[in-house]
Parts: sequence; C-alpha cells; structure tokens
Amino acid sequence: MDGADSTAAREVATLGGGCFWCTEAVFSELRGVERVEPGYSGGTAVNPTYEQVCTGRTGHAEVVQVTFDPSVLSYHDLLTIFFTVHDPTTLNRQGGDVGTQYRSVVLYHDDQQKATAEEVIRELEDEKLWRKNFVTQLVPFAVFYPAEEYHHDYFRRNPTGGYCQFVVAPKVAKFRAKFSDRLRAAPLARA
Ligand code: MHO
Repeated sequence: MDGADSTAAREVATLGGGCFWCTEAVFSELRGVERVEPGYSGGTAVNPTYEQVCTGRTGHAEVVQVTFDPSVLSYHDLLTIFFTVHDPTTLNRQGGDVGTQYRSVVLYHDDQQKATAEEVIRELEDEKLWRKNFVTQLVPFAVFYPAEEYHHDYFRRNPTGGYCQFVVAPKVAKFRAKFSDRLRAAPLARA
C-alpha cells in the first residue's frame, strides 16, 4: 500500500507502449501504483494467446492495466511517465519490435481520461520531448485480456534474459534516473 489510504478510490489505466515486459517493469516501481497486469487490448480476437497477438493479426496491442491511487499519482503524471519511457512517435514500432501489437495506445476509461491524454500529448509535443509529433492512438477501452502467467513480473523473474538486459533494463534505468522522486519505497507485490 506504500502508506496510502486503503479506502481511497482507485483508478484504472490501460496503456500500450510496446512490449509489456518493459511497461510492467517501469510502472511496478512507481509510487501510487497498486497493481500492474500485462495483457492484450484494443483488438477483436476473444481470449487471444501471446502467439496469436505476436502475429499482429488479432488487432490487439500488448498493454498493461495499471490500478493506482490518484491521490498519490495522477493520471496526468502517469501518462507523462508513460510517454517518456516509450517512444510515442514511431508508428507500430518500439525500437526493434515492429507490428501493430507494439503500437503506442491509450485506451481511455472515461471522457476525463481522454481529455487528460489529449492535454498531456499537447504539453509534451510543445516541450519537444521527442522532437517529432506523437502517433499515439487514443481509443475507448473495451476489453482487457490478461496475459499468460509467465508474462507477469517478467523482468524481475528473468533479469538475465537477452531482451531484458538489452531492452528492458535501459528503460527501467532511464525511468529511475528521471523520476527518482517517484520511486516506491518497497517492491510491489505480484499481481
Ligand atoms: N521481440 C521480443 C518482444 C517481447 S514482448 C513481450 C521477443 O519476441 O522476445 O513482445
């Protein structure tokens, strides 16, 4: 709980920023986040498997569903961090990962989240955080399918894997350096 009031209202965000091992690893170190679950959303296939999503033909993106305490972490600030740790300017691509399943996407849960996402994108484009304009999709949230168990907590459980060392670890390091004031005190319990 990290010191937060356990009776306070919680908010849920669903965000796709490329490979969900990366976004899960980052968000699970963020103060105010209470649960992070990797999964699939934004497509049409029902109960998709990882292998099906990897083909790029299910319409789904790899996403994380984040439950957070908005009195500790606002949706605005969560999005600012999200847009810093993944590249929202490359269409259907994050580095070496190419395909619609790696698209940058905000699946908003209500009009307020939609408005906040538009506002944060404007702010960061104005700041020229990424120089280029954002290609992030803003779409209404419909369904979330949790990923297979072995994808949960993947970075913590597989730190020596090649992808984890060369792709996930640098993103986590960048996040820790840039947002050191936002790191949680104790590790997040497994989802
Ligand atoms: N290209 C990476 C992506 C992993 S991710 C969970 C791999 O196939 O290992 O999509």
